Amino acid sequence: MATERTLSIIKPDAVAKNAIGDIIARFEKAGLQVVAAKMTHLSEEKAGGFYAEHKERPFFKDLVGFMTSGPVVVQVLEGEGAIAKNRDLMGATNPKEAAPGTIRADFAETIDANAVHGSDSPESAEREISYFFGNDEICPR
Ligand code: RTP
Ligand code: MG
Repeated sequence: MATERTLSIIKPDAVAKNAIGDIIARFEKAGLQVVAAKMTHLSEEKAGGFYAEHKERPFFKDLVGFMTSGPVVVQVLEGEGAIAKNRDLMGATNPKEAAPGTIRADFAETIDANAVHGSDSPESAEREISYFFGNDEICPR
């Protein structure tokens, strides 16, 4: 499988729980490398643009409200099959349906506050990475 990059966000609920280190440790233990990272408090405009694909969905307003409720940690993860690997580590969108041992099963309780985001396709990964990082902010290793 090819080396890929994916965008990961540690959401405000997980940051508030002091779980940044535990979550990043899971990525690293699974063989993913952090090649870019920043902490930021998203504006409504930035969060809304990030989740633009969900603009017409009934949960959009709550989603933007939640994503702007506190700081997040945004990172680019690199590794073999990074996009699917990160999604596997995250678990299902609804933590109640997430497999045991996944990040959402262990760190989240509700579908609204579900600890992490991960790109869902190569196209999303490309868009999302450039939404947060310039090329000069990514450090291949
Ligand atoms: P994410 O984009 O945050 O990684 O999550 P995902 O791919 O697993 O799920 P997605 O369908 O892209 O939805 C984005 C976020 O919107 C919230 N959501 N709420 N109430 C609902 O039915 C519902 N569906 C989605 C979740 O917080 C989800 O992470
Ligand atoms: Mg998604």
